[in-house]
Amino acid sequence: MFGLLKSGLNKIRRAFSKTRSILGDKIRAVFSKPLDEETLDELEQVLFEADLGSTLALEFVEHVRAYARKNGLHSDLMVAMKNHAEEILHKPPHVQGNPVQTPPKVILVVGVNGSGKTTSTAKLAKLYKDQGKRVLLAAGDTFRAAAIEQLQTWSERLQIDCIKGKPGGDPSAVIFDALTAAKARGHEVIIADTAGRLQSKTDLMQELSKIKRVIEKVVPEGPHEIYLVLDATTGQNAIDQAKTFNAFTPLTGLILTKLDGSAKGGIILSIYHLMGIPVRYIGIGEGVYDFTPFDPESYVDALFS
Ligand SMILES: Nc1nc2c(ncn2[C@@H]2O[C@H](COP(=O)(O)OP(=O)(O)O)[C@@H](O)[C@H]2O)c(=O)[nH]1
Ligand SMILES: [Mg+2]
Repeated sequence: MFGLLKSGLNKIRRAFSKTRSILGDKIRAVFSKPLDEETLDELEQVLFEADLGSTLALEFVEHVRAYARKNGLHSDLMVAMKNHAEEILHKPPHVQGNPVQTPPKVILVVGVNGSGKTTSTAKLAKLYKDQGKRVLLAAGDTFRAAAIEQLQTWSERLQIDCIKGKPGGDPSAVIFDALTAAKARGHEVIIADTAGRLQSKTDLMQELSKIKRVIEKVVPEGPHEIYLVLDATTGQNAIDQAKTFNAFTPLTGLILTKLDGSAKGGIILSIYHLMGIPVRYIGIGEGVYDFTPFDPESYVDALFS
């Protein structure tokens, strides 16, 4: 148990190692100079580049300024950074998933093309399977035949059932079939992949609202979770994505992928600060085990230690 926990923490540490080394080193370099307006400007720039966004970057600067005033110019200013990050992440989320009254639990996975939806759907299914749950995948990306095959391949590899429809078919129908099948066969968790959509395409966004309505017809309290998959390397554009998706299908959480290739882990703080939507899982590679629940404490530690 302890070993598992430890390996989870190590994973997060590794996931953020790029952000940590770049951001941490840069901040340390700034703090090694005498603290004055120029160094504070530099700090703001460093934070902005790590994708904290301008508002939040400034907020951190003000926090550091106040901390130095109170504790002295030579106090450990990294502590000030850490404290403020914790303060942000400790605020209760603005959204949460619906509790499951009667299984199945329905999880809808949404996002733009290439963000990592299908991969994350499979990885999440594997996490639930490893917890002993009976999981069913729904191949709701009917847009491309390749997308259906991709999920099918994962389902065979992971030995998790998958419901699929015809390429070009109605995704709501596939998800409807999956829900009916799950009820009949006693699956406890359904995870539905969906087609990638640009947040600017209103008709595709409306299709998501339709999927949600269809789910509600079969499982009234569903979908219990709607996760938006965000590619960590897209930077501040992730915020636009979160805002638009949230307008069409109220999100309950985020999955942040490709942190293994990104120095931009600051986006987590930025989105939480702006929207109160928590990151639930992080993707740190292409393999099925390169996926872990997000833990704010380890994240802050990784970033500012
Ligand atoms: N390095 C890395 N690659 C990832 C991660 N998640 C997904 N990918 C890759 O990103 C590409 C797109 O993923 P896919 O799941 O097909 O995206 P979708 O279009 O949103 O369904 C694939 O090559 C995945 O292997 C991750 O956490 N890290
Ligand atoms: Mg896909």
